[in-house]
Amino acid sequence: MIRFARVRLIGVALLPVTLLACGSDGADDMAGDDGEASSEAAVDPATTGSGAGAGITVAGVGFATPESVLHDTSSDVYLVSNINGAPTAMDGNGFISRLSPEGEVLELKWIDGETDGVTLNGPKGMAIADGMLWVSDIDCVRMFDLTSGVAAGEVCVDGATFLNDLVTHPDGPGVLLTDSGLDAQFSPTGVDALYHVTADGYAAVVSDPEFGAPNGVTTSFDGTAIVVTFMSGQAYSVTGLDEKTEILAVDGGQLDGVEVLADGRMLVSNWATSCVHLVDTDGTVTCVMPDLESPADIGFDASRRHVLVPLFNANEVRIIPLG
Ligand SMILES: [Ca+2]
Ligand SMILES: [Ca+2]
Repeated sequence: MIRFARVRLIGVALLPVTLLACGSDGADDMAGDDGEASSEAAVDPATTGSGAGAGITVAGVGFATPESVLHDTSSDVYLVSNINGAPTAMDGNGFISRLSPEGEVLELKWIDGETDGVTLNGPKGMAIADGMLWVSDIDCVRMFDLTSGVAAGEVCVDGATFLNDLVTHPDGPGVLLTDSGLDAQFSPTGVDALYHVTADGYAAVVSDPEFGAPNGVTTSFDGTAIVVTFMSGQAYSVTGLDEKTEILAVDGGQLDGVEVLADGRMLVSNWATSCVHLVDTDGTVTCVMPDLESPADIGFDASRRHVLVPLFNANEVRIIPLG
């Protein structure tokens, strides 16, 4: 049912990418006043479950379509991106929350698309690079000062329809970015791609309409990019321009988030199974965290070995020990 081929640690880093000038200011005036998010609920992190599933549930605190969680190790907080509405709606109401490792919401709308001077419509993946927080936002990547959260520019990608996950570029500067190539109805738009984005522009690393809706992206320790796909349930190793190799295929899989652990194992979230799977180095794929409805772009707190799981449709974040 599940095929896995070990990623060869061949030490091939991503090829240098010649950056294209972006030259786009993007559409900036998407301000909307929908204001439907509630942030009134008291913080109520509850210890739940038992055994492998034990952890902290952060619910009823105002999260609104949370898509990703990222551990900012510099300030030891978890950042949560909130789409707040439909994933591709240009509604100006997306926000980024700050959450303590103990599950306390420190600031629900640390970065808020409804604030003057900030544009955030449907924020999804996040990465930290070059001293900034980079956030994908449908057709643009927006940068924010990592300490203050102040807006620090944007790069818009021509033709992009569903920019999704980001990871720090292994060779820098900038980030790697997926476009899932989907529209508002989750129908393919044919622009599936992996990009290298810097503050100055972007360039395609892989552009392939048959990519299967690339979603999560991370890097392995040899500098290889790992991309998982939502529509085809695959994982690819990307070693250079237009060079991708399938390393995992999950029948019916709807893969969203991916993290590579220090020992080479992978964590992959799968909407189809409501699981976070552990992919062992021998190819064994195990559902180690079940009963997670719509587990989106997971994060990993390596110091505590906690897996950070946003539940897209349940407006919750789970903090789960890996064990
Ligand atoms: Ca929104
Ligand atoms: Ca995602």
